[in-house]
Amino acid sequence: MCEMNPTPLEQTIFTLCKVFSEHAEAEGNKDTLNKNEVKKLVKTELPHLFKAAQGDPEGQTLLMDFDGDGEMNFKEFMVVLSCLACIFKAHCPKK
Ligand SMILES: [Ca+2]
Ligand SMILES: [Ca+2]
Repeated sequence: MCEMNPTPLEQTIFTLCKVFSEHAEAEGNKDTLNKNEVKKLVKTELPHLFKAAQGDPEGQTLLMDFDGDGEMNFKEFMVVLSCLACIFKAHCPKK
């Protein structure tokens, strides 16, 4: 894995994993994001996209918690990103 030369899309996937882990490891369970970690991640990593999609990031309940454990795991995080990507694609189809 280390010796390959990743494509931009592969690099994007690596970045997603890295960003999630960095924020998830900040507090409590290192594999999931609690509300604080979600807020911080959105504020630092997704300020423009999230604002465009839902308005002021600080005023929103950001935790997308499908399994009801009170935290956001990587799968739940990916669903949020998928939604943001679809919204972005719909509003900015060409660039
Ligand atoms: Ca955590
Ligand atoms: Ca959850």
